Amino acid sequence: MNRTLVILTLNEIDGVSSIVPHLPKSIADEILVVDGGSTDGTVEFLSEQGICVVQQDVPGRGEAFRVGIEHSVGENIVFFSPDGNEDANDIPELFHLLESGAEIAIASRFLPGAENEEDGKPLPFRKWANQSLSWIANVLWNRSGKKVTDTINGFRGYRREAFLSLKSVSRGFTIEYETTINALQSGMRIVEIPTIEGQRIGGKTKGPSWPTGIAFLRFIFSQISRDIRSAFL
Ligand SMILES: Nc1nc2c(ncn2[C@@H]2O[C@H](COP(=O)(O)OP(=O)(O)OP(=O)(O)O)[C@@H](O)[C@H]2O)c(=O)[nH]1
Ligand SMILES: [Mg+2]
Repeated sequence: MNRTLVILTLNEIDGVSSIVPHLPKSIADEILVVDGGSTDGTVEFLSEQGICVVQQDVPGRGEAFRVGIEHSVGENIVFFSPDGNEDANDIPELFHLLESGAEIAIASRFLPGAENEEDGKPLPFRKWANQSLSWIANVLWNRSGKKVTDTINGFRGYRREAFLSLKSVSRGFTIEYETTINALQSGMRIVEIPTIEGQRIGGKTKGPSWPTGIAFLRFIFSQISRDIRSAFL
């Protein structure tokens, strides 16, 4: 088994019902949904579609990544969030990059040719925050000379052994940032493609700006203190 698509859901009935039925069965050898405890009919809808749904015991998006890896068998795993932000047409290219030697393949909202959901807004605060996080990661942890433009986007794939070797611990939305930074530090091959980010189709965000932003800042400080400790001990 080569290609696994892991779909992440938490109360996403609007997005799921308009996106998932249009995913071609051939998009992956294995399709699995990891659900974080939806109560809006998401799980029932997916089960009716004949899609395997695994429920998380421990909450959080980071936890969902690990559950997806644990319950799947493919060598190459692409994570997809069906809320309207991610363009499913990019999924085959992410798999292709992993099969061609990338250890992590990221759909970037900031490469030339890409679009971020806030492009065109007069004050794109989330875009600026995202770009600042990537700037920090590149300055502090990237020694490869090739910048990663979107270190936090969840629309991405990993080779199985690469994900496992990163030994992620993030429970929530820092999972992508954590694994990108650890991958940069261990010299993994990260490849990006431009993507067009769409608008959320319905429902509510699970990553509200302030708590999520604070979680990222705490993560950066814990990462820096970990590095300082390991440099001196
Ligand atoms: N399985 C699982 N999925 C989650 C969890 N939290 C969020 N998700 C899913 O992860 C995806 C990303 O969450 P969003 O709320 O869209 O976060 P975001 O893209 O930063 O925010 P928006 O701009 O509102 O789209 C969505 O498909 C969610 O349903 C969780 O704890 N478990
Ligand atoms: Mg989203």
